Amino acid sequence: MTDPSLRTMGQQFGRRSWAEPWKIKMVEPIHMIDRGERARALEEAGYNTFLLRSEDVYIDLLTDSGTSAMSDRQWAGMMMGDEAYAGSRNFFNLENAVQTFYGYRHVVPTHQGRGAEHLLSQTAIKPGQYVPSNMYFTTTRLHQELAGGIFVDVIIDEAHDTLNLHPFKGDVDLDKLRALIKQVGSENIAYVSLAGTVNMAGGQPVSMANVRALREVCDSHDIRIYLDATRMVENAFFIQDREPGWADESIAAILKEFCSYTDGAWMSAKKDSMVNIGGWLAVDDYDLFDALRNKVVIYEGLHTYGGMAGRDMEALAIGIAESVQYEHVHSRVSQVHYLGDLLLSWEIPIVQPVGGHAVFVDARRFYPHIPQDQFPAQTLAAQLYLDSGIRSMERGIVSAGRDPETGDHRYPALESTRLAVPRRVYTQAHMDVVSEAVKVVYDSREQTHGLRMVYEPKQLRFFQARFEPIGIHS
Ligand code: P70
Repeated sequence: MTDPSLRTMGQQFGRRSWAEPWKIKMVEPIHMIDRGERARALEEAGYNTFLLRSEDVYIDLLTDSGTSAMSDRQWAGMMMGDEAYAGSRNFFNLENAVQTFYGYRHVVPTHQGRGAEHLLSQTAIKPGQYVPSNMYFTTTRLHQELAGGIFVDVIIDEAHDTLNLHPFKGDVDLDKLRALIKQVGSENIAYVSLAGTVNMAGGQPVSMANVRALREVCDSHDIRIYLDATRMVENAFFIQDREPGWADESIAAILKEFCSYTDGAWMSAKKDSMVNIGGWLAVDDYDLFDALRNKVVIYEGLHTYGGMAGRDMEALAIGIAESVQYEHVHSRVSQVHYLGDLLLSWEIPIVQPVGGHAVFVDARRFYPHIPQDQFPAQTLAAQLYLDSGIRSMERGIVSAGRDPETGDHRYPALESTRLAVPRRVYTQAHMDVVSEAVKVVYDSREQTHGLRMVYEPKQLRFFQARFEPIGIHS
């Protein structure tokens, strides 16, 4: 039967369709276990999606970190690994790629992002110094605090409002920063910790205008800016797409210009650069580089591998060049937006605008009857897995942890469940299945109860915490 009203995705939006700039050469079968098995798996995992076995997951949107598909060129690079302990040729290729695309002078490889955060925090923060930042990220803030730093959130207020459509919700509020400088003195500020496409805000970008203005403020107070470049390529795409004056510039040019306003960067290469493991730290200042290089040998490995195999560094060097191709980043971000637009059109509450790497479902508005200390976002992640085998991640009160001073939960304004989309892994059909599952869970939201935490690790508790449904054992 033909239905003349059937329309392609592009037609629905009044334009020509786009498609991914690749074809699939190798597939990995996935399957869904039945509902009874999912219920058992969830209980065994303490209602924490981090504790599920991957084999029990159907569509895995836990994270976009280390989960991307590498290209045939990256795999070819893996075969070119030079596994020498020192001076591997792959290190020089990586160093060259970071210098070329991010523009910093000196490069220190690390095993992943938090390895770089550890080195930078231990080197650049003196105990008692303040670290202003455009919202916190879990591992970043923890390393800053472990180094004796005091984290201060200086993101614009709009970032905390899930309905505010500000195009650059990752921007730093310069007045908040100036007020902090005035209050504590610039000598008591270790550096500004700036993140591209702010993860905990929903993948929200920082504008070029904002980083330029930030540079001016910092220059006038002699304060350094270090950038979390983890998803900076996606940030460059948003600048090209949304910020007046940038439409004709390449992603590569925007990325490099943005980085040029900062003094250095750290990277979890498992995201933008499409490798399964890897990271780096890069700075312009030679003395800082020297200190970092002296530290990397203690915690990560020699300064020409930093915890990565030679083959991993090669795949990363190639991945960096692939990541800035317009066709790639356009299709990647558009796939995330496709999922977000479906949910929005069914009036399911999500964080807006949709970010670069994930759709964040607003669990406060999804489950208005579940109080924040009964973990609405954790509950939603559990319910989604139960319904359809789809794995997501809590990004709310559990992730925020406890205030080191008072010991109370930190109650973040954003209580969300993240559907993170790996790069080059899933198709539009998978996004359709995910969107329908979220809708089924939404339609039965009133029958859902919250959770109680029954095991809580001291740090980064979200990874290993365990929960029980309220109403079962109470
Ligand atoms: C995620 C992952 C990692 C990450 C990040 C930003 C903006 C640094 C890092 C650390 C993995 C993750 C980490 C902690 C909690 C949940 C998930 N984000 N900066 O899924 O890098 O993982 O390589 O050490 O997003 O968002 P790494």
